[in-house]
Formats: sequence, structure tokens, C-alpha cells
Amino acid sequence: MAVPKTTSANHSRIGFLDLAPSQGDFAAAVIDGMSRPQKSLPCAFFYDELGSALFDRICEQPEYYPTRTEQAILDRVAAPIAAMLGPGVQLVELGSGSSRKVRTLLDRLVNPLSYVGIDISRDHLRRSCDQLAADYPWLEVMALCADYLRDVPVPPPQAGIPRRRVGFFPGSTLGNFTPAEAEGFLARWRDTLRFGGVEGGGMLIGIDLRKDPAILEAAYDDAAGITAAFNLNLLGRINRELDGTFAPAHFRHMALWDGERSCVSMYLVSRRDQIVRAAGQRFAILEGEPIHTEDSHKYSIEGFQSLARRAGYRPAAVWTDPRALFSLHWLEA
Ligand code: AVI
Repeated sequence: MAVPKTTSANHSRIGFLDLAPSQGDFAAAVIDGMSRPQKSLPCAFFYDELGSALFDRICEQPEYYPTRTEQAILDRVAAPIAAMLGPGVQLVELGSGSSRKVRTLLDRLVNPLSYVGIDISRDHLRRSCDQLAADYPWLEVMALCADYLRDVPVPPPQAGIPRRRVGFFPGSTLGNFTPAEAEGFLARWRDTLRFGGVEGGGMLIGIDLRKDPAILEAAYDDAAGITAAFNLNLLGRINRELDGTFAPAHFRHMALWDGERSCVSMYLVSRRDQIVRAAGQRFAILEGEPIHTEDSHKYSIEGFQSLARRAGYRPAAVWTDPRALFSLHWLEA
């Protein structure tokens, strides 16, 4: 973990706190994953500068329905949500990325006290929080570069004690954890959302729903090849940052629906027998051998609400779209 640094950007109401994982964590994860019988690379490392930009392009692909569907739900229900939350909220966005969807909420919330954007991709985070602070000059904005899977010390607003702390976790990113990890993660964040005994906190979270496997597999293997480029960029990142010798052309992208585990799994499949070096190690990879890179779990509404209950929340409201592709949940902490 890097030494925390707090700096103020050019905007008077924006702060920056750097708790980003170190390069050593990336190297250790690559060595560990590539040494397993079923090789794997952790999806948290997709999001370097290029990976974050590719993810933004995935969200615009016609096959990738989650982003626009969740945005449409938010457009419809942001006003009632804002009325329910009331004034004085500290809004904490997990994996804030380009901080687009949160604007729909910020436009409706009554005098929110502060916004904290947490993301692992430092420059992307800084740029989007700078832009947010410029567009919402009355708002206290904190950019927190951190891995929100770990314990993140969320600073209270400078402006005083919030009436409630609200976690905003859109995009069904929770689906990238196993259900057990998701439960543990929600339980840990529950403590953060109930900080200092402040009542009324909760999590507003987007969850992708189970559906026709053909729709799901297409969403993770778009015709324009953007998801393939996003997946292959993980190898490019290893080359750039860990002295890797991966030839991305020697791998192909694959996305498969696994009905039993209720997830779409992504792999990079080797096109030939090859020896690859990375982080000072050699790895032998066989033709046809898959390197697992990501699982994206899909839930039923009831299945997700049970998981949230086990994590200590009270599922208080859920909104969905007319085709029931996606769901947005309000979980009381
Ligand atoms: C960030 N996360 C929710 C995306 C998903 O749908 O699982 C990541 C992604 N992977 C491929 N396409 C999008």
C-alpha cells in the first residue's frame, strides 16, 4: 500500500487522497494467478489508463445493455430517491470511474454535504473528480484513489456531520465478486456507512439480472471487439508494468455463460504453446489453455436481496426496467 498523500487540486472544494495498491501487489497477483493449475489474472487490474478508457467504450456498445439500462432506471427514479434520502447526505461512490451516473443523483439531491469518489485508476479518478468539482462548484468533492475491496478510511465531510452516509455502487460491479466475497464486502461497507452512529445510511446498488444466455454472451463479446481489446489489455499492462513478454496476438478473447455459477466468465485463450515472462518469472502456456480473467455474476432480485440480508442490510426498495434486465436496490445499513 502506498504512503497516503493528501493534496488539494486547483479547485478549492476538492481533495485527493492516494491509497493506491503498490506495483508489488500487481506483480504478486500475476505470479500467483499464473502459477495455478487453472491460470487466472485478477479483473481488478483491468483498469489502468487504457483499460478505463476501453471500459468507457464498452459501455457505449449496443450489446452492452447494463449501462444504458441502469441510466434509464436512474433517470426515472432519481427524484423519488432524492426525496427519500433528504438533505445533508455524504455520497460515497465505489469505483467511480468517469462519475457519470452519479450526476443524475447530484442533480436531484437536496444540499448534499459532500461527494467522495473512490477508484483504483488514479489519473482517470482525478480527471473525473476535477470535472465534477468544476460542474458542481457548491459541492465538497474528495477523490480517493484506493482499492475499495480493502478497508478504506472514508474521511467525514469538512462541512460537518452528514445526516446520512450513502454508498453508491452502480454498474453491477458487485457481480465481479463471488457471492461469498460480495456478502463479506457488503458487510464491511455496512460498518463504514453507519459511521459514528449516524442513522439512516445505506447502499444504492446496481445489480445485473439473470436473462437469456445469448444476450449475456453478446454483452461480453461485442461485434466491434472492444471487450476483446479490454481483456487483452491486461496482457499489455503486464508487458508495460512488469516487464512482460506477452504477445496479445497469441491469445483470443472468450466469454462463456456458466448457468450453474450464474456468471459470465471471461478468458484469454492461448493460440499456441508458448513460454511467457512476467515479473521476473517464466510461465509455460499450452495451445488452447484458458487464462481466467473475470466472472460477472447475475442475480435474481430475490437472490440478491437474500444476500444483502445475510450481509446485515434491510432491502427497502428495488427498481427495474420494463424488460427486467437490470435492477437498482436501496439497502438500509
Ligand atoms: C465493471 N463490471 C461490472 C463490468 C461487468 O459487466 O462485469 C466489467 C466488464 N467486463 C467486460 N465487460 C464489462
